[in-house]
Amino acid sequence: MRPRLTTLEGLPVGVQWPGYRREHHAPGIVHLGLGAFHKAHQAVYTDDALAATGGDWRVIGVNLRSAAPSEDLTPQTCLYTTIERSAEGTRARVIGSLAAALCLRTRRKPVLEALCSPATRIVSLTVTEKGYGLDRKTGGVDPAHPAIAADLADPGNPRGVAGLLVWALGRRRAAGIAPFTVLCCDNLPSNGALVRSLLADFARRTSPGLADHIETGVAFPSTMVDRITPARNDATLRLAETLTRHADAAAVECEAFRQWVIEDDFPTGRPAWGAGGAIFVTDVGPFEKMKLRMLNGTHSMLAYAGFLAGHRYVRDVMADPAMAALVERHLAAAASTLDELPGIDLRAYGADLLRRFANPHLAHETYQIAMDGSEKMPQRIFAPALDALRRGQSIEPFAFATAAWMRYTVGRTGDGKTYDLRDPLEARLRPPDTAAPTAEGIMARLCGIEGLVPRELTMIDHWRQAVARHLEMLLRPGMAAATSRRGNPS
Ligand code: CS2
Repeated sequence: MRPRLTTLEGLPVGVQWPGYRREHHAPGIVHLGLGAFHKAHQAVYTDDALAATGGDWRVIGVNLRSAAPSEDLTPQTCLYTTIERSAEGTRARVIGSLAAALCLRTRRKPVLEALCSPATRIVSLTVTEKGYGLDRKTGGVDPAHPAIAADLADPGNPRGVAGLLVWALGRRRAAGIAPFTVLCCDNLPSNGALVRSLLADFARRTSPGLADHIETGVAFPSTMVDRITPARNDATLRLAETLTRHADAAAVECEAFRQWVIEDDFPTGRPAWGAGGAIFVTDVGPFEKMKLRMLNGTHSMLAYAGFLAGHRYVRDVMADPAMAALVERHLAAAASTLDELPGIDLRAYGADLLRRFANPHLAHETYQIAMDGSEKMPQRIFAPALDALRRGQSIEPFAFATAAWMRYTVGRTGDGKTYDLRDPLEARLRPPDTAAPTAEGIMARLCGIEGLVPRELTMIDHWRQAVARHLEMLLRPGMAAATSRRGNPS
């Protein structure tokens, strides 16, 4: 049996080890959402920053409900391997920036203490789009979201993101401790401002005195984060063991590419993330838009169309020439809804995305990306569709992506296999089992969900007709499998 990944001893020469003495650096960040993405992204930049300039910036990773990440990480002193995979090869690197891994549900006290500690200067977040409990219409909280409802009812005993952060900011203020900076790293537009308005609204409902403090006294820099990170599985752990000659229950695999664009607003300091290649700007907005529409929007389109066509992985979608043509068409359409970004060549960005999607070494499941569509479609597909309409550009690619998502919500493939949508609105999205779903019925149901498909869009005949046309085609028996051929109008 291999030794657990706790020491450098026995590590092959090619595997990178943290370039600093871990015990010399105290924690300065609490991170909520201890999933693969954090481990493959922010924790790696922090590892680079610690190696370059040091500082007390290690990370206390917290998961809100599942204790699994902490159970994997704790026995190996929170060391873990990131396996970077690209056409150029496979590279393993041991990350040392995590100082502790906790679960709020099982170890509440140390989590609350860390959030209130003066040493904690940043709280970063990757809790996924649905984790926030955001009402997109108002920018405030969605009182029907389970964690929001629970925390509004009992704000002194918080369990969800908004409740927890408002509670901690209140405690800090009362104790005269400077607020931490809140750093949202989820794929949401203007993610800093969004989380600020969420927390301010939560505070208005529970401790009104705090709302102003949150609005004016706490920093919420926006960020654009990027690194394709498939869900890990046993093959990831086996590969980590082969590469490092250590057993590692917490290894992650990801592409070699990574990008982080951050608004530089950290009143109580930050790690030197620039050492890992992070870029600091005054306005992240255009970068976010580019990534959400080109990378994530195309991802969603190819995930729905690809899944329905029987493609398990993104790389399989890209190996299907007709489907790859749809991907290219979507990328171009998404790019043409964007303003020029100084220093960024959108064509080159798009060409790079094609290469990244085709990465033969990444087993990135279309089903993984298809998850939580109701939380993703608005910023990835509907917002650029509206911009395309305003600019007089073709809406076909966005109508096709919308129809592919709508077809997916039926929960049954063309050959009759059923699947879970894995979406917080699953019960409302899925058609009743009683009758064969029709395009008209699906559209009426989905467009009737308030706050999901923008009314401005559903009011436009030309848009409705285009979506209906694609959806009817996708609903015909055997047609979903032929998506790639029929989705392409050329
Ligand atoms: C993907 C993203 O699952 C998804 O919805 O589009 O997780 C994507 O892989 C990352 O944003 C890449 O940075």
